[in-house]
Amino acid sequence: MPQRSLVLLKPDAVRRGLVGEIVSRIERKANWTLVAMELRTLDQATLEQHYAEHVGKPFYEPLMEFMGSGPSVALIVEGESVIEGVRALAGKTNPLEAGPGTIRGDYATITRENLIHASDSDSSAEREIKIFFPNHA
Ligand code: 3AN
Repeated sequence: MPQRSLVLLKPDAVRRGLVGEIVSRIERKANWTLVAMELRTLDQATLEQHYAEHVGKPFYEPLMEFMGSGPSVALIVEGESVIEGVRALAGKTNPLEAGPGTIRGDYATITRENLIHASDSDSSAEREIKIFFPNHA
């Protein structure tokens, strides 16, 4: 059954010129479509909503600062098993544990600056799409 995932290419991906590489990995998977894509610097209110579950954790403040440090690319990707699929392309949260061939495994070394966010469930995708693309909710 087709699904939608909210994907963020974080400020490190934009700064390092990896947007094309990451988007092309997503595009090359069969049966997925980009339905929205926008470059924007995320404001604190948006980030507070997005990362609400992490409030109070030791990495929360540095994460918020990093995520607001420059433009990100927000996307909606739609297609067969896209939630599990984009997370498989991304690899584990800690890039040192992410396998070679994954985005984080190939290009990242530290957990905060791990290049990509991808929704982890249908309910997260629904919540996150409302935050980043209310017109598509
Ligand atoms: P994922 O993005 O793999 O679903 P989450 O939702 O657990 O991971 O974490 C959200 C973001 O918070 C991560 N992408 C990463 O940037 C940051 N993060 C998570 N855990 C840590 C940690 N232990 N140290 C630093 N940053 C972290």
